[in-house]
Amino acid sequence: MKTVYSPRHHGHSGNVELVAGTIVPAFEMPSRAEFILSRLNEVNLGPVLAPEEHSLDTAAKVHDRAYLDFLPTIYDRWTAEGRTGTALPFTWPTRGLRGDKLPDFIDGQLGFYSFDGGCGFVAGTWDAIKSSHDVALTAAGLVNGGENVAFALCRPPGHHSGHNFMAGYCYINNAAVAAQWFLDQGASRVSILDVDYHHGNGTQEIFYRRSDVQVINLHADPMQEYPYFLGHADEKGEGAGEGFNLNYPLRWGTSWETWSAALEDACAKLKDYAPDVVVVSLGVDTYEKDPISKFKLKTEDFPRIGARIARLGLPTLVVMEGGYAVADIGTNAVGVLTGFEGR
Ligand code: Q9C
Ligand code: ZN
Repeated sequence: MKTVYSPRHHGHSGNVELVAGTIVPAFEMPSRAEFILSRLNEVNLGPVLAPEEHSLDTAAKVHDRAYLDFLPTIYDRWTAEGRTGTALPFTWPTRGLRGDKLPDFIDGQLGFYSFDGGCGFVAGTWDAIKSSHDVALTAAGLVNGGENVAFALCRPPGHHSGHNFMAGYCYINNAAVAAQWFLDQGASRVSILDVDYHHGNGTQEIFYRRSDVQVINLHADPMQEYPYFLGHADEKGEGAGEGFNLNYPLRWGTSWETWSAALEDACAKLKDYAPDVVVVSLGVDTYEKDPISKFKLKTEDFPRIGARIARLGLPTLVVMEGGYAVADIGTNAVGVLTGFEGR
């Protein structure tokens, strides 16, 4: 299996976030991608290719152009105010407030285009976001060119980012952009299968009224877990999209027996939809030792995930999302990929 990877993700480093009332180093850190890269070399997964530059035109079909234009400007505007360190918002347009008026000042604009405080910017953040986007589209090109599977080693991740907001370490929704790109290349239907521990609220929001992308999520119940305000079982899509969004919220403590039963049901629904291509949003934060998650999947379970997805027999793009147990992230993420290959 070919992998696409860019060292430019390193620009997004030294970030911080608010955890349990304290500012700490962000769990989403550069070593995540490096552990995955070294593991896939260790098991000889296959060639590792550099991404090609892509324009943001496909991204602009799933995100607002104004949001995409804002992202590259953030850090310069932050430092122009004499600030150093991580750019972060501290107010958000929630119920009863104006979501139609973009403030002039950087602090207000950061809040306007965010769902939470999980998306800090440092000097190299935009370049890393752009490289992650390019990684996804380059890997999509491999699948479109005839590879039965390819791995986009994206960092930063994407699935919490919606049409005009960043959230949960995610800025551009790499999986959504790739799905849109497959449609633009002639696919009739694309399925996104999101197995990250957290609900892919951004992906759901982007395609909620569409029937050309089926969005399936297996995740921690939002009654207990981030992103809290989306991901319930009764969210099935709206209008033309009705019936094309599927959520499997699972309780804290879920282990392979329950999780795999949900995957089985999801795979049956995916098969019924008969997509031309599958985009897997791969998070390995379902792992028992993940520091911010509460599922109980074991290292030996991850190859089983890959094997089950391979059994669908469909062209598949695997896009990296979350996973924060860095010491084991390589083994677990690459385990899904070797499982897919039947080894
Ligand atoms: N106590 C992804 O997995 N909040 N994002 C964590 C830690 C947000 C996770 C707070 C978690 C977002 C791509
Ligand atoms: Zn996650």
